[in-house]
Amino acid sequence: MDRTIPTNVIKRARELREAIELHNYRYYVLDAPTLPDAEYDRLFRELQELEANYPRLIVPESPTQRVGSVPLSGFSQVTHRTPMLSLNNAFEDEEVIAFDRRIREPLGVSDVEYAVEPKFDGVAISLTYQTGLLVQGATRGDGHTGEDVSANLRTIKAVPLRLQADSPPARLEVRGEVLMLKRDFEQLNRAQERKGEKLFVNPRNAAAGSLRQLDPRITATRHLTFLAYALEGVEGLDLPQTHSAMMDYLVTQKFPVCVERKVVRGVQGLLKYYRSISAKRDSLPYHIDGVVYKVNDLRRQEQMGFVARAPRFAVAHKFPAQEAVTEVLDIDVQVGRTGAITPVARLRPVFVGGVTVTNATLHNEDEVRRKDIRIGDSVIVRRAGDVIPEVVSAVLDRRPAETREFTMSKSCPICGSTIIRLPGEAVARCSGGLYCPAQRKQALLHFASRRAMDIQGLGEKLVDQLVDKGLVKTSADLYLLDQPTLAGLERIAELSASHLVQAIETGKKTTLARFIYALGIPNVGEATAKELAHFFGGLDRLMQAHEQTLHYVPDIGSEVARSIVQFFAERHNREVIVQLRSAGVRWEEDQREKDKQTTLARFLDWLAIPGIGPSTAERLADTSGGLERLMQADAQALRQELDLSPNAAKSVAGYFSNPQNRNVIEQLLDLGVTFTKSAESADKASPVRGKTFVLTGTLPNLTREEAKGKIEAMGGKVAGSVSGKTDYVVAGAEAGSKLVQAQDLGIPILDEEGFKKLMGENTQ
Ligand code: 5U1
Repeated sequence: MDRTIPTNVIKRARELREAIELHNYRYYVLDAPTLPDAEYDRLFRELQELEANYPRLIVPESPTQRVGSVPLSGFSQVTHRTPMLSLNNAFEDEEVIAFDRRIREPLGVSDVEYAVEPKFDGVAISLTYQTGLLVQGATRGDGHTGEDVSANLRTIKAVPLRLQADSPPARLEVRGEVLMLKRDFEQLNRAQERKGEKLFVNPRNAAAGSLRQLDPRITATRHLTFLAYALEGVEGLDLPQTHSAMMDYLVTQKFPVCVERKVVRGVQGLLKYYRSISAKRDSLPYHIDGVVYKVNDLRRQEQMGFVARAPRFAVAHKFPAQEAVTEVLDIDVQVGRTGAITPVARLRPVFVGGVTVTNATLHNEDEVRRKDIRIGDSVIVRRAGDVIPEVVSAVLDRRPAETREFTMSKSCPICGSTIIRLPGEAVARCSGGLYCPAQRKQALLHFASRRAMDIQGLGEKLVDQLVDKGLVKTSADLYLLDQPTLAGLERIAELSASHLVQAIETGKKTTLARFIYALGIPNVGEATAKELAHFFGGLDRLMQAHEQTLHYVPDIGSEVARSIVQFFAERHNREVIVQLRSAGVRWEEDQREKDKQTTLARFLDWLAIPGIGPSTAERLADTSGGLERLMQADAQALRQELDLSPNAAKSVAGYFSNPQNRNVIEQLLDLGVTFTKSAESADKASPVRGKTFVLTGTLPNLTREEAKGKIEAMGGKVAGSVSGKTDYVVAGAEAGSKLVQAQDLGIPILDEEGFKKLMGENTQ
């Protein structure tokens, strides 16, 4: 029934249409958003609601009636054979329940099978293959007409240039998303910064900007990637029956397909998947902004059809808003564990991603300058999962006449020590070390944290009091705390004081890796601590290690090695370690000499003796009669007996006569480095060390965690997806596409028995 539309509603709808259109233009065409996604979504939903209440408000130019935006000029236009749709959004569980009901009820079934996967925050594209060859790549544009960006897409290495089949289908179109991985984005922005060029706001804008380059050579430098999520316009191929089987087909055709995809049943399956992906969101290599649910049965998908701009059979369940606009009330600085001084924006409280945010990091002084964030500015604040919220940019349209610039103070606001910024470093530091209570508190919290000494109950409030009252100066002092002292602190009950004493006591028994991590050595994270524990097997051996010896440990570079040596050279740190040990902190020592077998040629090559490359190293290993003889030979002997050139002989003799080099070699031999005749037997001796495993399916007797634990304990790594870097795939029952990819790439596949054999376990 027609109702009269109130004038204020007509006016509001017009405002909303204009605002959304303006921001569509900025977002999709200019690639320069000034409005956070959350605010855009809010405006869009308000307009949708108005139009639902008063259908006569709907005009063809309404943004609710179209898919995307107009294409830019500069590329030729492509008309999509079938429109590239967008998805309807759901934000609340109730909306997902309603979606499932709309699917289920007409079918008269109690639960439906869905194909589910993350919603990638990238750029939608379509790739057309004719008789097996990539002939065109296009952007979505307005959903009907996109831009021909074939030349740019071809530069993306993840995009196959041809299909694998011997008799390929006459035509098919693969749709998906072009993405920039988080790490590539960081790298790109660092490079932009070095060149003094404009920084990108987020990986999606970086991907879009890269795809719009008129010069494909620039795109080629940008490290873009692609994930496929649909197949369209297929001619000359029998399509599978389900979406998931279609994705499996794309895997066989070497398309990158998301490893997180799954098939689930019913609405409970959808919501469980949503929660599991939310939990791992931050650890994914790319940004996502929700998950997508699709009816798995393709026949049913077709029956359901479309509404306006989106299919009925699918929905995007979006994560809560991650960005919001608020005001900078002040900017001051925070002191971290290693003394790093971080400017922090104090904000007018704003609700972002499910929590109220009042502070956001500005990273460092240069960032504040580059982003030109001033006190009084309106800013876009982003919160990504559990990561500290950050200020993305100032909203310049809203800058008030009066703003104040931030100035870095000269002295630490906590202890008054001088703030120093070394040349070439972005970070300024308080020079107070552990004299500075702020650094002491952070160091204690790190020491007690779950992945370090795991002292449950020792939180921020308690640490603040312990440090402020002078009860604890170093981590070793924690072990001197008794129940009456703790019970005397504010906000601690009798019972939790005794729980804490108990937690400190039981936490004394730990592992070497945790202990090394707990020490808080700059640049030594959890993975490095594990490597160090594995290699040295004992703390004293690590403490005595020369910088060059540390380089021998896999994945340890110059900066980390220097940091470790400096840490143990500090008298104060050594004293704390003695105190911790005498307080009863302990772990089991173990050293795996077997892992350190190598060949003499590889070892000589590693020594990087000037002028001695891998082939000379090989020859020296074969003819020298062993390392000891080589170390004793003088230049003349090397020249005459081993047929070295005068320069090479001088270089080798000089190297081995240097006491520092001799010390490193002796230390490595003491640590168990031994030489085998052949490279094969060296590899056999440490079959797991440095190798990358992928686990898929269910093993009969081992859980995934147990298998992972075994691999890591022997110096291997476990990755989430199969790639050219994978050494082994361990496959159990119901292994999916990872197994197909491994077979495709010729990667060795192990069942549980094979895996145990490789680990050197008895499988009888
Ligand atoms: N992951 C994913 N994103 N996404 C976007 N799947 C997916 N499917 C889409 C869109 C627009 O559309 C299908 C219905 C083809």
